[in-house]
Amino acid sequence: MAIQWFPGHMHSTRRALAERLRSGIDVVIEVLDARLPGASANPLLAALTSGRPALKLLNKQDLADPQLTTLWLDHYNAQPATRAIALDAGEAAPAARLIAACRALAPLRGGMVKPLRVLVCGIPNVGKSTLVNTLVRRKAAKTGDEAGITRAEQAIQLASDVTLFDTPGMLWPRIEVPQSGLHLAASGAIGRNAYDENEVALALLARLQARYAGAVAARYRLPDPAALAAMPADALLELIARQRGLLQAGGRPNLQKASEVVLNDFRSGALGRITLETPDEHARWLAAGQAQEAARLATKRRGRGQGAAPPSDDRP
Ligand SMILES: Nc1nc2c(ncn2[C@@H]2O[C@H](COP(=O)(O)OP(=O)(O)OP(=O)(O)O)[C@@H](O)[C@H]2O)c(=O)[nH]1
Ligand SMILES: [Mg+2]
Repeated sequence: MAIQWFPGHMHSTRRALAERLRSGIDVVIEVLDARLPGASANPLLAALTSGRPALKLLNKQDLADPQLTTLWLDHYNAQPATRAIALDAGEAAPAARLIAACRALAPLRGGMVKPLRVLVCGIPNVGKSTLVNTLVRRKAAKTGDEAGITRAEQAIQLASDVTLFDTPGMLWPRIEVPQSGLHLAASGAIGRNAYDENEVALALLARLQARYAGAVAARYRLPDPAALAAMPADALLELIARQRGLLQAGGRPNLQKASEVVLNDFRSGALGRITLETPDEHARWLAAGQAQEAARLATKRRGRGQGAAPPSDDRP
């Protein structure tokens, strides 16, 4: 599936981020979605911020599977110069811990002469502005349950010697890992018009069948989780449509409506605490995606070598 979403304003976000980093940032907080930490890590941000003290924040942990969150924290904390924390952006006490972690990452900053400057960045809809609001204990930044709420950088004075920069969510031009594209779409990070809800719901169901068949059975009042896990995802979606009475004229199941129900239930937490990927799974998908991308580029180069018209480059 080719989920592509890099609207024009993301180019200006990238430029603005690069400029802000040049102006002096002491710590970069990358907000990740704890339900899809691998897919929600933006490679463009990694390139832009490399070499800076980094705090990976696994946000929305209240919606994620606690066991898998532990795996991801261990995975990130084992990486050099990286600290990882899981939290729920709406909770004040854990958010305050975050500032302590930032101060620890930049021990030479702070005080009126060298105020600490923290950049909060990440993909759309992951909870950056909610986190900033919790930290300042007021609604300083606009938030909302869709991608692209913050449109311009906003500087927020957290303490006399700490400035936070809330930034618009950014994706990257080519999502090379198809499974990551599906997870991003399922999470709500990608604008609704850029993907097919039925395709994304089927991919989500396949993940749920692999690890959370019991939760699916409970939510939709279906018997026998083992049988649910074994059936094709489209048969399961049809079952959910019938169980919910989502029928079209003639009694056919309304799969579009059922897809919306499943996606909304995942996003809101109604299906329970779910994480779509482990570090190992993500590493496997990433390696496969990179191999496929390398093959695509090799074909493109061969085409050029034979004098064919160069295909249009989709990178900015
Ligand atoms: N359950 C839960 N919901 C959260 C959490 N953090 C944020 N949200 C919700 O996620 C949605 C997006 O939050 P925002 O803070 O607007 O996200 P953002 O990253 O600033 O989004 P953009 O500005 O669009 O890039 C809102 O509906 C928030 O209420 C969290 O930790 N747990
Ligand atoms: Mg925002």
